[in-house]
Amino acid sequence: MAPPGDLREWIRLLEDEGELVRVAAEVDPDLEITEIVDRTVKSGGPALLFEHPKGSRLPLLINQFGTERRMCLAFGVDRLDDVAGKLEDVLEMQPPQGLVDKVRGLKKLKSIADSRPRTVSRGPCQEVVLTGDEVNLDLLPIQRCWPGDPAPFITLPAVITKDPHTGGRNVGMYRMQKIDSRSTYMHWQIHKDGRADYLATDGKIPVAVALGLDPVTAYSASAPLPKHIDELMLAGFLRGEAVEVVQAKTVDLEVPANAEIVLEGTIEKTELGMEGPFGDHTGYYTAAEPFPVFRLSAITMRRDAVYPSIVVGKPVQEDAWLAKATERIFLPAIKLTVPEIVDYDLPVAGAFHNCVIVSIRKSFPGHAHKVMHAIWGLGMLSLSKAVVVVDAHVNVHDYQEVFFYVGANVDPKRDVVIAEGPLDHLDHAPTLQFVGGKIGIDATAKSPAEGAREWPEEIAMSDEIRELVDRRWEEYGISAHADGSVVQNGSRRRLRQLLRR
Ligand SMILES: Cc1cc2nc3c(=O)[nH]c(=O)nc-3n(C[C@H](O)[C@H](O)[C@H](O)COP(=O)(O)O)c2cc1C
Ligand SMILES: [Mn+2]
Repeated sequence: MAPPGDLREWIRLLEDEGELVRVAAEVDPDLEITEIVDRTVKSGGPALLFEHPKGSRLPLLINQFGTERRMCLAFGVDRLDDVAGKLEDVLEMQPPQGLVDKVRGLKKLKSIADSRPRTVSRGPCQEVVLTGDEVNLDLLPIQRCWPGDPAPFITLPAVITKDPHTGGRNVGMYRMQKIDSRSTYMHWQIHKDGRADYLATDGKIPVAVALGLDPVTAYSASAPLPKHIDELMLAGFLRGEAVEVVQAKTVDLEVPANAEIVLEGTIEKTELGMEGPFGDHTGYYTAAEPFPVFRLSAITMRRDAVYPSIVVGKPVQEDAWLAKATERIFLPAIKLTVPEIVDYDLPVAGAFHNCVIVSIRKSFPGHAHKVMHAIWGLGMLSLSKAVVVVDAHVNVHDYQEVFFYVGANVDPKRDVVIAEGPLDHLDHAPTLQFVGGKIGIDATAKSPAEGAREWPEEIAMSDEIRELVDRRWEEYGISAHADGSVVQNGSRRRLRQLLRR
C-alpha cells in the first residue's frame, strides 16, 4: 500500500487499522498528556488523538510512530528493512549490461528524478492565513512535557531553511521552546544543517516550520542526510510520490502544501536567548544554553487543523521508532562506504548515540579496528560513544548473543580501543561539552597475527544429529518444543527470553 498522502489520510488509516484512539475528555497539554503518552508508549499502545486539549481548539495527535507496526504502516511496508531495500536498489546501480538492464536502470533513474519536490500554486496549508496582529502561538496546544521544562515546546516540527550561498534546502526536526505568542527559540544543535545555514547568513535567515505532515515527510525531517541532500527529496523517493510545495506567504521559502500548520518567520543571527532546560531523549534535563530566537511573521493553517506532538524522555519513547527507521534505512548507504559491514544495531536503551553494535565480514588483522574508526568518521554515527564489533554470523539485534561474544572473545588489554572525538551535543557525561572519549570493543575472533593464541573452535552440534533430533522429537515425549522454546504454565516462551530474566 502507498504511504499516506497527508496527516488526515494517515489518521484515517490508523483508525481503520485499530491503531488510534480518540480521547474526547479535556486533557491538559501541560504535563498531563506526557504522563498519559508515557504509559501508552511503554505498553505498546495506540496513537492518541486528543480532541479537546485544554486551552486550544486544535486537536493534538501523538504516538503516531510509537510501534514498529505503525512505523511500517507509515512507510507502506511489512518490515522496515523493505524501505532500505528500495534505497539499496538505487545505490547499488551498476552500468547497465543489456537492454533489459538499461530499461530497468532508466526506471530507477526516473524514480529518483520524480522524487524532487513539485511546486504547486495553492496548498491546503494556506486555507487560513494569519499575519500581523493575528499571529498567535497561543492558538496551538503546545505541550509542556516535563516538570522541569520552563515553557511549552513544539516537539515535532519540520524546520525549513535555505543555504544562503547555494540556495539548497534543508529540513530538520529541531524542538522550539515557546517564548511568547509570537516567538520561540530554535534548538538546532552544533552538528546540524539548519544551524550551518543560520551561521552562513550575514543578517537574518528566513525560516518556515511545517507541522502535521504525512508520516514519511515528517520522518524525513529527522533523517541525518548529508547537508547537500534535500530531505523532501528523500521523502518523495520513499513515498513514491513527489512532495508538493507551495510558496510561503511572508518568507522566500517553499513549504509542504499538505501541512496542517505552517509557521513563517525569521531568525536574526545575533539574537540569542537561554533555551531550556528540557527533559530530553537522553533521559536527563538538558541544561539551558544560548540558542537563536525565531520571530513569527505568519501562521497558515488548514481549516480544522490538527497539531502533531511527540514526547521524548527516558527510553523507550515514541522517537525510538523514528530512530530505528533511520537505523534500517541508512544501512545500505553505510554498506556503500564500508562494505564489510553486515548489519548494525543502535540499542534504544543506549539513547542511540551511546552505543553501536556492528557485525563485519572480517578478512584481515585489525579489521575490527578499521571499522570502529570508519564509524567514528561516518556522518552522525561519528558521535557514537561505544562501538562493539562482532563477526558476521552474530545477530547484532540479539543483545544476549552480543554479550556472549563480548565476554568470550575479548582480552580487554588487547581488544579495547580508547579514542577521542566529537560527541553528541546533549551528552552530559564528558568533561568537555562536544568532545571526549570513545570506546571500541573488538569482540571478533582473533588470529595469531593479532597477538592471540590459537583460537579455539566454537561448539556447535552437527547438522546430521540436529536433523535426527528434529525428526524424532515427538518420540522423546519431552514437554519442550524442538525449536528451543519451553512449555511453561501452558505458555510457550523462547528459552532465550527465559535466559534474559
Ligand atoms: C523528536 C525529535 C526531536 C529532535 N529534536 C532535536 C533538536 O531539538 N535539536 C537538534 O539539533 N536535533 C533534534 N533532533 C534530531 C534531528 O532532527 C536530526 O539530527 C536531523 O538529522 C537534523 O536534520 P539535519 O541533518 O538536516 O540538521 C530531533 C529528532 C527527533 C526525532
Ligand atoms: Mn539536512
